[in-house]
Amino acid sequence: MSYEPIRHDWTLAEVQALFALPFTDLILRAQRVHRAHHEPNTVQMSTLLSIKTGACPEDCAYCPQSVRYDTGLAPQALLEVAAVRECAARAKAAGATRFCMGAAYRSPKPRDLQVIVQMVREVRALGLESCATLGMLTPAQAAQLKAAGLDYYNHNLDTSAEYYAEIITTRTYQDRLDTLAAVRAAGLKVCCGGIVGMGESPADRAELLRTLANLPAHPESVPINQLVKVPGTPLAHGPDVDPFDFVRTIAVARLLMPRAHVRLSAGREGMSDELQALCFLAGANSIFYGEKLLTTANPDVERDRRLLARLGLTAEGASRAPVTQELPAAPGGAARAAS
Ligand code: SAM
Ligand code: DTB
Ligand code: SF4
Repeated sequence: MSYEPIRHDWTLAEVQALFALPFTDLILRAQRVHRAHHEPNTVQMSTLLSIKTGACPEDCAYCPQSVRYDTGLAPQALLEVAAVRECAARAKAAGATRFCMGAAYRSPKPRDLQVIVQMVREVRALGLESCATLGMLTPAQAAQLKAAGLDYYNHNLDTSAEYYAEIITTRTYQDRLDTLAAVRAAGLKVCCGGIVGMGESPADRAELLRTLANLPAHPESVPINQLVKVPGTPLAHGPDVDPFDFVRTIAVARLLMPRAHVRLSAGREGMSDELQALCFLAGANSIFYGEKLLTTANPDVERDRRLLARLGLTAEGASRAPVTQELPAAPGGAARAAS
């Protein structure tokens, strides 16, 4: 039973008060809400593919794909449809249920969008949910993607409106809100979240979550990324995030957006299994699955299978049995099967 109604009128003070709860109280409240709205031991698995990499004109300070920073990344033009189909088929065989195509665009050009529409059709034909993240969209472009069968569009707010100007100067917060409105108006499901660890204040984190929760409809997916510090980007040497603050951010996202899938997103590569378990306890019920995010590393499939099995978690859309099959031996001992 949930004691928390679905709301769209949060004040900053209320959200800050949730962050300030004693850790165990916050986790308990998040668990209650989680269990009222979701299968408690199920994790949705999305696999990412960068379909167009690098040489992006935007200046997002966190991003290895901006043309302005020397990160040593090799740019790659838009992939062929057949290559994307092959990657999607592999993701499905590994157990993903959603395939998310990311492109380093400010916004897609009409010619590129025509190719991406084909990719969406192929992904759908494999029986996968489709997601795309291509930068800003006009209402007509959003409608075009919807007509092709796209299920989700990812477009993050990244941080609070106040802190945003420290991170990105080449497009405004309002541009992002406009794209989100276009995506919603087209009937697409919204995937929208942010990044923790960019030097933002606790108030900025609260304000990001408040902004997401006060949208006219909550995003269906809320990715909470921990900054991946990529050498060459302006944020390469920022302070580390207190892991408990990261868990708190997940828990507050769960409390504010009860029905959303909250995704424990970028940053898992550097997290212990115990920290990830705390994130699941705080209400995360989705991950990026597969050894690469867009350009940086993610835990490999074997490690994630082992983690889910150790915790008795099941992949959403899979059979009820926890994922235990074909587990290689864990380093230093036999693979543990969940009972
Ligand atoms: N170019 C499109 C855009 O910006 O909307 C789509 C791709 S962009 C890489 C998608 C999201 O990835 C960004 O909004 C940001 O939240 C996240 N991201 C990028 N670099 C990251 C990093 N180093 N650490 C964590 N998240 C990152
Ligand atoms: C999201 O919120 N995180 C993903 C996805 N949406 C597109 C991207 C994370 C990117 C991390 C840095 C990289 O691999 O380039
Ligand atoms: Fe470009 Fe997106 Fe990276 Fe910003 S986050 S630099 S828009 S690829």
